[in-house]
Amino acid sequence: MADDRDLLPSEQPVQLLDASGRPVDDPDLPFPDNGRLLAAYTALVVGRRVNDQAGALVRQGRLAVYPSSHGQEACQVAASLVLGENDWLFPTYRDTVAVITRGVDPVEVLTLLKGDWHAGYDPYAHRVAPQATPLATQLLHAVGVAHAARLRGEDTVVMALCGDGATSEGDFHEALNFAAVLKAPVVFFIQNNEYAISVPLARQTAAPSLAHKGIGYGVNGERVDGNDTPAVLAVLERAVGAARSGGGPQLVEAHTYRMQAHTNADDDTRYRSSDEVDPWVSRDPLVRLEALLKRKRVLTRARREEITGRAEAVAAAMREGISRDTDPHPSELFAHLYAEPTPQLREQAAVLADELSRESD
Ligand SMILES: Cc1ncc(C[n+]2csc(CCOP(=O)(O)OP(=O)(O)O)c2C)c(N)n1
Ligand SMILES: [Mg+2]
Repeated sequence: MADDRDLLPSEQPVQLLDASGRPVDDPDLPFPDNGRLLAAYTALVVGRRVNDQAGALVRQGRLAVYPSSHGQEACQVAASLVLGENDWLFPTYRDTVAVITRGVDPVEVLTLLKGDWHAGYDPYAHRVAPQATPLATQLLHAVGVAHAARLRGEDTVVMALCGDGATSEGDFHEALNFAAVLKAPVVFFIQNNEYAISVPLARQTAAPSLAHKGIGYGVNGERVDGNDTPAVLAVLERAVGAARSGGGPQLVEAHTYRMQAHTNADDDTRYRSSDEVDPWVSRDPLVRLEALLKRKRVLTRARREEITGRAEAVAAAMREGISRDTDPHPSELFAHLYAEPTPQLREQAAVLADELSRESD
C-alpha cells in the first residue's frame, strides 16, 4: 500500500514562472533547458496559429466544427514533447494541437472535422490514437495499451488526455482503478479549463482539486499551473519518468482556462461574462513564455520571425489542403470499419452497389 500522504498533490498548482514570465525557483523540479523551451515556444506559436486558422476555416464553411484549445496550448505542446518515439498519445476532440505537435499533418487531423474521411490519420504512424469524442472512453483504451506494452516488455508510456468534465464519467474512475491495480505506465493528464460546455467546475465536483481524485485508487496526484509552459513540461516529464520506471500510473491536473466558446456551435456569452474571461488574457501561456525567453535572451528577433514564418506556412498548407474538394465514393462508407466486414455490412454494401449501378444505367 502506498503512503496516502505521498499520493496527494501539492497545496497549490506547481509554478516555475510568475505572472509576468519571471522564473520561480522550485528545488524539487529542474527548470527545462533553453533548447527544450525554444522547441516548446515554436510548437506553441504553430499551435496558436493552427487553432486560429481552424476557427477561420469553420467560419468559411470549410470545417463543420472545431473545438479550439486557444489558451491551453502550453498543456497541448507539453503533453507531446515529453513523450518518446515508442510512447502513445490518447487525445480528445480538443487536443488537435497536441496531435500535430507529435508530428501528424494538420490537414490529415482536420479531415475528420470536415466530414469527408474516417479518422483522418493513421494512429500507428505516430502512435496517436484517434481523437475521442465520447468523454473518457479513451482512458480505458489507454490503460489497455499501456498494460499490453508492459506484458510484452516494451518501453512504452501512454499519455491519456481528458477534460475536467470527463472526470465525472465512470470510465475515468474505472481507468484509474485498473491502471493502478495493473501498475500500467499511464499518465492521466487532465486539462481543467473550468468548463464542460456550459457547466462550471463548481457544478462538476466538490473535490478539493481534480488531482485529489487519484488517492482513492492509489494513484499519485499532482497539480500544475497549466499556462506556465516550463512547469507543465517539468511536471509531465517527472510523471512520465515515474510511470516509465515502474512507479505505476500518475495523475496530473493542469489549471487552465477555455478562452473561447466550447465550439463554434456554442454561445458562451449565455453562461459567462467578459469580466471572467478578460483576466485570463494576461495569463496567456504564449505571452508568459515569450517574456521568459526574451529575458533569457534566447529569443532573438530573427528567430522569432523564422518561427512566425513557419507557423504561417503551416496555416497556408491548412487552407490549401482543407479547401481542396474531395469526392469520396459512397462505397467507402464501409471501408476500414472492421478488418473482416460483418455479414450485415457485406449485405448493406452489396445493396448500395446495386443501387449505384442502377442509378448510373
Ligand atoms: C459520454 C459523453 N457524454 C456527453 C458528451 C457531450 N459532451 C461533449 S463535450 C462535453 C463537455 C466536456 O467537458 P470537459 O471534459 O471539461 O472537456 P472540454 O470540452 O472542456 O475540453 C460534453 C458533455 C460526450 N461527448 N460524451
Ligand atoms: Mg473542460
